[in-house]
Amino acid sequence: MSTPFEQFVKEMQEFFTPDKVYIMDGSEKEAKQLAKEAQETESDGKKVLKELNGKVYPNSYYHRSNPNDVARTEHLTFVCTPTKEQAGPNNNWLDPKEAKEKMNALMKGSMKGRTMYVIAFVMGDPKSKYAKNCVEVTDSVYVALSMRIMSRVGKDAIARIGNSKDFFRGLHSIGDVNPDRRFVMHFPQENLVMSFGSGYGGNALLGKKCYSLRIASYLGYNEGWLAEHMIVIGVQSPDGKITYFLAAFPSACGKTNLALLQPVFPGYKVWTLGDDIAWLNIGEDGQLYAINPEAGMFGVAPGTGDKTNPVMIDTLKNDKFFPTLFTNTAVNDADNSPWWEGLSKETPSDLTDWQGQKYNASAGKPAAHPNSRFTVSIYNCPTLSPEYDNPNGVPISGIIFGGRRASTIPLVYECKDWNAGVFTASIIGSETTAAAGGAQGVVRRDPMAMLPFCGYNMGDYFQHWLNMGKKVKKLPKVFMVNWFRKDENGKFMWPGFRDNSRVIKWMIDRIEGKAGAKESEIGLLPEEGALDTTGLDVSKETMDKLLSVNKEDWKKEVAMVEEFYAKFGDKIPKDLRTHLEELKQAVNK
Ligand code: SAT
Ligand code: MN
Repeated sequence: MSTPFEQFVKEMQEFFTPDKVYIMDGSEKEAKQLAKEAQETESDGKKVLKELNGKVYPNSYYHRSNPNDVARTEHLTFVCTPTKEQAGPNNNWLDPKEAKEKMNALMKGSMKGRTMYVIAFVMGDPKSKYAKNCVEVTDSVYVALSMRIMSRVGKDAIARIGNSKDFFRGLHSIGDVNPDRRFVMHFPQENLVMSFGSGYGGNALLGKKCYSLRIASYLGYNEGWLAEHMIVIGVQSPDGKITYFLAAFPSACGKTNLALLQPVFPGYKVWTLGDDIAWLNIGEDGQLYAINPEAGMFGVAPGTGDKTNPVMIDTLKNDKFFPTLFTNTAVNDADNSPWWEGLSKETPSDLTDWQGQKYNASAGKPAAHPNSRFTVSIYNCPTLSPEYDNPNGVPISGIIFGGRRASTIPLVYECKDWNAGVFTASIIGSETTAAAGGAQGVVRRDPMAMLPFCGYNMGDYFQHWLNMGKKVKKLPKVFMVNWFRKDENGKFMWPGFRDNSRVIKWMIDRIEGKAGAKESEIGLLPEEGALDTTGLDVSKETMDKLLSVNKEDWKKEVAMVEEFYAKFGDKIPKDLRTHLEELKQAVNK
């Protein structure tokens, strides 16, 4: 008798008709073999991987994707629930039967002439009761290697699946990388994703946004937990105490930098647990606990340098885990190492750009794609928390929400209570970035930074957040931040990066009941002098502006939120409507 896993592999082989089937064991030896294979394999008109200079960045390989395939494609991403209402206005919807027919037509036989890689993986530590079993099949060796970095792949996963039928199924085929024949289809009720025509990040590494957010958020809704687009950090203060935080920002708004932060104050230290996704469960003691289901980081390269994120540079230079991948960065031809804007002050004279052309700086275009990425094991991170592998996760004391906003949103404020926090998170707006295809810099609502990742109706999701608040015993404090506020001349007023630790310090002091706050129309702002600005080169006037509430701006904000809420009709929980009404009154007073 074959196991459900073996049956699935057989079915997939019959469906995709690859020339070869390879089941990954997850070993380093295998990864080295696959990296070798990838350097010999042609896909989309070029070799899949190129070896980079291992002396500069150990175990590093370079991948260039098709220029039409450099980010998630939200307009080609669908949630296929039995009814359109279940998917909600936050998702593109297709009837599951219709979606399958469409995908079957594209995918049947699409691995002919290729190898089908079978990736059994666990999201979360295999010892954790919160971890989930998954299998992805793919014809991309780049995806296979990336998944080895991003999750726990191989023998242990196959053993954990055992005789169970209960595992996520991810079907991925790169096809001809044609945006007209590209779709990412989610079937939450069947624990299934079908993805065709893209080899990039969140479209292709199905354990990431597809499973660990869209499908998992739906599981969490049914099972009483939350799958969130959040980093997890522990912040140690001089007395040795560690306070655990979650932070949610839209893609490419600095989550990875915050996850690896070096605080400016002596005696403070950030312990890294996760840089993108957190699963939140209520522990036996009634507190909210977080695990990071991932095992690696798929971070934005541009802007990462010794000044902005030295810990990440150390992570990339660590030789612990094989391999580290660089995708769509530039290459410095002088020493065959990856390069991107912000890595060094000077642009090297001899660069090949992300499209494989000799770089000409005078053309005014960046050498690395703005959404170019590194893929690196979290075990390479020197600030990895000793609690990272704790199967129970870590107890959360604070949740930080944020967005990228030139105006309106103060540097930081605290929400009065859990429900006010849920309301505040539900109205987050953020300027769009290069992490998704489409226009950049446009403000759109991005509740909980989950708009592109919530696998069901966001009205139901908001209610689920409110319900969780009733069940958690010691509720975390909820904060809202904005590192990106600009002055009249369009200049950032806050230095960001390491100085963000000043804001975190205020939060810790609030959690401990040690720092003051003053009421405002939108929540609690730091009291005069409560935010430690020692040694900071920002004038008092600018600080005041950073922490100000402009009622005229907020009137416009309220109008935008009303428009957004209207899309969800009566799915918006009553409590959130009341909060919006109160906010409207306060800013119109
Ligand atoms: O491409 S990913 O979805 O994995 C990265 C991101 O947008 O956060
Ligand atoms: Mn992300």
